[in-house]
Amino acid sequence: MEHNSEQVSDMQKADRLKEQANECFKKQDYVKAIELYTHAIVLNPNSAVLFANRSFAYSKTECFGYALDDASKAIGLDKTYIKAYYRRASAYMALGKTKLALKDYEAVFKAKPNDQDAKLKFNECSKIVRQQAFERAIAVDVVKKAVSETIDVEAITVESSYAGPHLVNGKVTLEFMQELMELYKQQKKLHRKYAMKILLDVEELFKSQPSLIDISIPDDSKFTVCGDIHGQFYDLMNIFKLNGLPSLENPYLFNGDFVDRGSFSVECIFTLFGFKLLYPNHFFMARGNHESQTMNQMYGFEGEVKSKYSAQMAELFTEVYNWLPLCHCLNNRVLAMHGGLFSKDDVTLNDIRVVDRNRQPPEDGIMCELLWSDPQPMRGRSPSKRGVGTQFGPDVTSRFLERNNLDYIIRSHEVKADGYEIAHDGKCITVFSAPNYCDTMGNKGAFITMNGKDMKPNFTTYDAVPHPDVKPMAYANSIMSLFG
Ligand SMILES: [Mn+2]
Repeated sequence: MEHNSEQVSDMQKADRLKEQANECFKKQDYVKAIELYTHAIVLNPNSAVLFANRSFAYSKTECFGYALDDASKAIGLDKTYIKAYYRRASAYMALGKTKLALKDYEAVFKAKPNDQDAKLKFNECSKIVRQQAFERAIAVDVVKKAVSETIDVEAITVESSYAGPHLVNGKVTLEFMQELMELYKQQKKLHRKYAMKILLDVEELFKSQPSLIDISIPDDSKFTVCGDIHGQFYDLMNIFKLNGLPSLENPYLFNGDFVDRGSFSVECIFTLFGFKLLYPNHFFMARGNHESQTMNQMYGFEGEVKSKYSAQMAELFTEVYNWLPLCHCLNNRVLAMHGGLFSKDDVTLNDIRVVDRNRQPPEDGIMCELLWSDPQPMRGRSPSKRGVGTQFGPDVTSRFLERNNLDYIIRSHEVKADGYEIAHDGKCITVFSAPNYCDTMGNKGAFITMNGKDMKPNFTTYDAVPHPDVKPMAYANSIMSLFG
């Protein structure tokens, strides 16, 4: 009897925790919600509702791998629980596994043939699966001409009414950059002729560079590394205000995820590409997982480019992003990449150098893992919470550094409350430069400065600055709201 009443009270405790978690979820505090659902699941491990709810919270924090696991567990516990199929389907959608998503939507549709929402989602997902099959079929038949070869910049005229900056003999100057940033602060657009020219020139520049870029920082020089920007143009301007504009004396590395989420991604990317062209050997940009077509389709960048410019320019961006370098090695001592380390122990810098990067990020291997992996506190490796890349422990980091004769790694990719995090005995540093990410996370932003002599990382943190009233994800695909 005693055992029984304990069980009852555990169930009641789990219920209360669930209510608290649901409240946190409503307030968009997903991290706290996950913590409370997890607590509740320990007390009541047989509740499909708890797993389905935690799945939803995980997907809100972009942990689609965990979201998928939880939704599957919920289905395992209650095969008639429709919500769990929805949750799993949306995790599959986020992971680009549309055929598996369709199966789940079909299950819901069959169980509830009169439900309009179920019907809509099933139909929309079917359309996407058919469209993808069609695209795959034509991709085999036609060797597509590069978008860059179809654009005749000279033929584009600049109307006399245009009041923004002009390239000087087709080149970016410091004056141009200053005028461009002022123009953007006034929420105006760079002329499409110059936008196209910058894209074509920066593509040529990236094409000429290797997948791993070696940077040497003189002893008494300062070098700055920034993490994710995610379309937060006004916060990017704040970084330059705090730390100085890029220049030959003030070199920068931006470590990927320049775009998506924030609704000023176009402004961010042209500012960054402009500086890349102005200071090609003192301004660096690494590819993040968001510099890819599927991410840009889901998280707003493609919609924003189409809205501010054209579908053709969105295609050109996809082409340019394929040439972004994958990582940077500073003074042969520090390796910086967007995501992290590898599912294998034997990877060398040389293996990275020879990666053929001109493509969409693959689902596994070195290129995928550089862009997608996350560190974990436990030793060894685990399946990724995101469902892409791997999770690597402190022992993995130290073996990699030893093998390649490096001091530490800098990576980005994960929002952190203080804008940065030092893990793995100081050997794995996360830097994230988008404060109050998505206007909801309440985190600080940070950047790292170091000098060439000791390469010791110094951290500067800062809060978000105000931005015009355009919500994050304002240009995101309606698919996201439909399947999210
Ligand atoms: Mn990322």
